[in-house]
Amino acid sequence: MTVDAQGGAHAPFFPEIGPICFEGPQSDNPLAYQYYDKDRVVLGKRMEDHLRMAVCYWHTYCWDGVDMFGAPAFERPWHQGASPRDAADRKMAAAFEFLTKLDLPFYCFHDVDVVEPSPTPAALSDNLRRATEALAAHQDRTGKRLLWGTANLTNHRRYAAGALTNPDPDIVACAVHQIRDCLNATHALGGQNYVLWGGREGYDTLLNTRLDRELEQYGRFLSLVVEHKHKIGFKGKIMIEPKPHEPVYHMYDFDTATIYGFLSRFGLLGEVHVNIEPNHSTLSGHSFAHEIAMAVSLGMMGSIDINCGNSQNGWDTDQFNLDIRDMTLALIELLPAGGLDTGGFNFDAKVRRQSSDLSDLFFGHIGGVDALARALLSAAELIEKGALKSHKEARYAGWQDPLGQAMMAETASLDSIADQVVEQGLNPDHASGRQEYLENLVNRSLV
Ligand code: XLS
Ligand code: NI
Ligand code: NI
Repeated sequence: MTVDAQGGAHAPFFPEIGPICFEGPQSDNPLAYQYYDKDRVVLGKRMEDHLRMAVCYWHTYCWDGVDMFGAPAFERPWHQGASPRDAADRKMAAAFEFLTKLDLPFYCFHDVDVVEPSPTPAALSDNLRRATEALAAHQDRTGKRLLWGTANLTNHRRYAAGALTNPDPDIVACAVHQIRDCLNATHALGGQNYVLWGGREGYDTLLNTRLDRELEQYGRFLSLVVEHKHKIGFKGKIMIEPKPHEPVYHMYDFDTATIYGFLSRFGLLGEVHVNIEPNHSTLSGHSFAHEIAMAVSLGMMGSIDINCGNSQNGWDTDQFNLDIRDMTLALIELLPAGGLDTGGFNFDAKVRRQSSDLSDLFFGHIGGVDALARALLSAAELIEKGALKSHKEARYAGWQDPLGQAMMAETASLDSIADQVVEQGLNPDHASGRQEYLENLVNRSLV
């Protein structure tokens, strides 16, 4: 494929739209940003550098609107082509045109998203090699960058019983082959990270599952992924994406805390990080902020797939997250800990099936971008005011006092601590946690 200045012979796909620019909160242009002003400096950093936003290939360009109950509902012009390969090339041209018009810096993909249908593992390898060259040409042309790549290990029916945790070694070898190729492609493209989402690494019933064996496999082959990363000199993070269930009944990567236990068992702490998704957080019974706080406190923070579910049904509906408060609560955990490093905010979100126009893809992303920008501004205000921080400091201040220090010292024993109660005549009272006051501080800062 030749990639000319316009993005190939096929472009433009969105002739009537864009570029999407910052126009400010007073603007009533639905195809403009009201809050995302990429060069605005917030907490000492440009908004673009804080948020490092990415558009995902699978929901935005690949999905044709098919669901469990209905046929494709979208007629994307890039789904048609002179051949399956031509359609893949057209999809790629559309992807870079869309990203450029939205003025966002990053994209993410699965191996199968960027190639024509590939009947064998060998064909997928060849097609991915070719697609990698085409992606590199588009990156050079547009300046857009790869946030992360990933191998799709859930779609092919051979992975029905898992990929790395499959009972059949032949199938595990195919999964390893796909991961090796996709990690190499991600590296060749200067990708910032590599993600593994274990959608089918788990079980549907214990009646046919050897948990012990499958977890051993998972640890073993994940260790080899890490070994390969170092072998090829890939500097980005390897990340696992926590999710408790769907498509399988139980997923081994249930949540961040579970992954921590798994990584420490296989000596992979510090080597593997997490890619957190709000909709997966709520599926596991946690808030988005909880998962971020847990990852930060365990030194596992990687990246974010930004989206949300629907609070009534609990599925992974992958909607654009418009909940400014929810994202602010997550950002006040993330930003003081140093922010995203190599990670970013990837819009792992899709328009609803009834939103069938190309303009709906723009409205979805513009809403998501602006909501995130408002959350960033809200979080920055809270952090700059410092009231939350000083409240926490005051709450734990006792640990700086002599008794607190002595209790944490290595010389302390259960006896030495217990004896202090009578010796010092301790009979302490409870201090207010001030939850409602703190919640009001958050609400008052929302932009
Ligand atoms: C699905 C996951 C998926 C990963 C990429 O629930 O979120 O989209 O992010 O394989
Ligand atoms: Ni995701
Ligand atoms: Ni998801």
